[in-house]
Amino acid sequence: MSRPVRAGLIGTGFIGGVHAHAVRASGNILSRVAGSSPDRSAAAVGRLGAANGPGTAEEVATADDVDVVHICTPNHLHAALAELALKAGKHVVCEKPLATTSADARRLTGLAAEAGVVAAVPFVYRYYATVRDARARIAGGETGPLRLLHGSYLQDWLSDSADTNWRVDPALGGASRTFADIGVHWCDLVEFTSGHRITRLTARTLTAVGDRGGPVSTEDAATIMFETDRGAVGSLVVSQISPGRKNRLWFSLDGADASLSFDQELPETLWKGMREHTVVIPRGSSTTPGSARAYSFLPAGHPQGYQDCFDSFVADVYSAIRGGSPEGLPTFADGLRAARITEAVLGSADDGRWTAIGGEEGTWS
Ligand code: SOE
Repeated sequence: MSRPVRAGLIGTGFIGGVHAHAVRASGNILSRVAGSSPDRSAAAVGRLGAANGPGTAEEVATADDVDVVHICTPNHLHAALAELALKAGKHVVCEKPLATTSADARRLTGLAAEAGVVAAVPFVYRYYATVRDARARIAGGETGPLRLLHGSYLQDWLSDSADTNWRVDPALGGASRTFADIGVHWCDLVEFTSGHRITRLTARTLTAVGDRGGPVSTEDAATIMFETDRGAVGSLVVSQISPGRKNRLWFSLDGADASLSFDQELPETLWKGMREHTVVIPRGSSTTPGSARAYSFLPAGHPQGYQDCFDSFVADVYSAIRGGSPEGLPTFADGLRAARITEAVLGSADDGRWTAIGGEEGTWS
């Protein structure tokens, strides 16, 4: 495709705006937008910079002047809109969770493969330059074999009983709330960075706020213990009720020779610990392996952040649409893997057992 890629955006809230910015930053065209009502759709045209008039979600998913559909709606609408867009021959970027059940996620992954289109899920934390640095160091043997993978993903925006959101309602958000919203990011990021795969886990969930203007059935927090295919063990705490923690995705990957640790709220550095000394490695360091330097596009000391990750992700999606093969693009197969891990977490929390993760999908290796 030699002309600019034309995007259709469905869902115009916080994350829709992030997608719209990334489309424009990539030098392509935001062609059409659809919000949750005609008024919101019309207002989004100017606010998000769409080239053409607004439409309904179904119109945007199938419009002739749209090559790629970005789905940024509440979760329960993802699967049907992704299917509609795929059947109309569009490339698709679908927010996580790809679907609220693994059966739907598997079906969509199959449909995308049959259609031969680019189908991506924004596991965008993969696009921090320091994450790519950690990944390259681990692959290059700098940590030695990894033994422990551990960390947490903590937020506080639902810590009060007055706090609520569509995600709280399983009919809109799905059966899992906190794990499906943020736990899947952590698992994707740690698998991507370490090269390990979680094989089985045991989980406990907590619904601490039982009433948010109505009874609550989805989890506020979860703790997970897991094992990996390469013999490591690990643990994860996820929470949307941890006061003071805004978006604190943190991990430590501990190997025989060194540990590497990353904090999403301080993403400009990577911490490397060894027996005799520790170092803090800045983004864009001369010690950063070459493959990771492409994601560092401002001089060190000029902070890159979340929107930059999104911009890099969308640029890679559009490069794939043009026939390229960008390294580490998160696809529907990764969305399916996230859905399977989510079901294992809920299943284990239900029966208290260790639960295996099914399937072999995932495109990070
Ligand atoms: C809200 O919890 C949210 O915006 C998630 O939906 C994102 O995926 C995560 O990156 C930050 O928090």
